Amino acid sequence: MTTSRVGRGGLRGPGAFVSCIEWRSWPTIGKVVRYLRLVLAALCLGAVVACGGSGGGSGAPAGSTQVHLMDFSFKPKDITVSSGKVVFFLVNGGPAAHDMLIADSTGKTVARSSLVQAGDTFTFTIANLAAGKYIFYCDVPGHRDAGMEGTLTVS
Ligand SMILES: [Cu+2]
Repeated sequence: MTTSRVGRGGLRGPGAFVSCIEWRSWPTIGKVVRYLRLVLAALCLGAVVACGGSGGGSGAPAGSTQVHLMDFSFKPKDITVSSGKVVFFLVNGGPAAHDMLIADSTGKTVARSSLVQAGDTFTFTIANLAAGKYIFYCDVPGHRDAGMEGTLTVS
């Protein structure tokens, strides 16, 4: 490898091209940034798909509250979190699919997760949750009546 091309003004040769990307051409940097964003987006999508499709393996995100979905209960069933951005890491040990729906004291739905298939995990993020008392339950028909509900205190 030779680095003698670096710094040359023209666009000939790979050295000049690399130099151009790194130091010179803003439009080219824009393209690279867009490309990196695409790659990042693809990676994120891949992570979500992996999360939703294969289950296991992925750990709980930092700052998240882990909640186990079971037939037919939540563990823990009484949860306290701080107001603002709230992240639940839902772990479904199977065998049935479950979700998590959060409702305020009037019963109005505030947020709901995707359906989490047996053996899967799901990161359930609520962008901004106000302080107060909430209930949560599984919205799959029959599951709430079977015991899949709990209380959420946001302080
Ligand atoms: Cu359920």
